[in-house]
Amino acid sequence: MARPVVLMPGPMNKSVLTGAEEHFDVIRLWEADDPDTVLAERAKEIAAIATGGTTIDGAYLDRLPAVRLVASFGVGYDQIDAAAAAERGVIVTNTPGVLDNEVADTALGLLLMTVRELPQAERYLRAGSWNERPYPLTSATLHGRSMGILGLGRIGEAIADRVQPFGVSVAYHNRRRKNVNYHYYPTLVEMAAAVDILMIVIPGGDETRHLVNAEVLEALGPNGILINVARGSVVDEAALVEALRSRTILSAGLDVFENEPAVHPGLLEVDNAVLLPHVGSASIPTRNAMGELVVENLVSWFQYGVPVTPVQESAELVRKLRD
Ligand code: 8YV
Repeated sequence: MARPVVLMPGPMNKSVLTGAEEHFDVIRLWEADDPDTVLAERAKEIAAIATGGTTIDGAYLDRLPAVRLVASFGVGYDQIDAAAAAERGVIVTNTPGVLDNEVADTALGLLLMTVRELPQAERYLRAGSWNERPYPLTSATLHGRSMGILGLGRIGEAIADRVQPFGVSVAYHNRRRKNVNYHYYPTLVEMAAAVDILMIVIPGGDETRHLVNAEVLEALGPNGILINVARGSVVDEAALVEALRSRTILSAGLDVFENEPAVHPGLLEVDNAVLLPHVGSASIPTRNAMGELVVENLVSWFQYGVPVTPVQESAELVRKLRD
């Protein structure tokens, strides 16, 4: 029997490619001289897409009418229009759970780096300045701070578990209150005003675009620290640069950016920002686990007709399949 055809628009973690090629006929679109011709010629055969970063919207899916599943690498899937997919009967899956600890560890590391200016101190040592005088005392300390988590999901909870033993209290803001013991703030501004660390873990996309704006930064205040391990689009980066320059907030630790890999030049100039190149989940074991979950979704779909980890927008389609 012919193997199902899976389209891979761009290169992905090796674990996805190796796993997918064991079961499927994989089209490596990025290797094609003329991708549009390949898509047109094989449109009727392509039954699923495995992707990690390519924008997939309604128009893209309209070119591939036989596709029923889009298996996405990563927990965030803002590059995929999952609602447009659902309208077309296409299920989208992501890779939740397997990266929670890695991203939470990165968030904690970034927080410590930012509060205690550790990268700045290391640069100081490498520049030979220690011979002249010790690195200046940092104005901030971690113990006794309060953290407001914007987007308390699985990763947010893993961060909350980690920071409490460091003497940091936890509150959160989500659209809806959850059944947890942390203090809930119905508005983001209210939370920002009450805490001195704002931790962003909320998904990206239109709904959360520029949620953290000048008003929120103003509320966070001059002792406030912003950490973002979610999506750059959640923060109004121009407002953040201004807030860092004017010391409206104390500092920021960022793993994600609005137009990554391009970084706002203002962020590169200020001395009170710690910047990482989107490495939240970027260890070989975690990326392999994410890749394996992409393959599991594809295999489960073709073998049993149901995916393992569908996204919220696909829930209705999956429910119908199970009925
Ligand atoms: C990856 C991420 O950087 O899972 C996510 O949403 O942001 C990261 O784990 C991304 O998936 C890389 O493709």
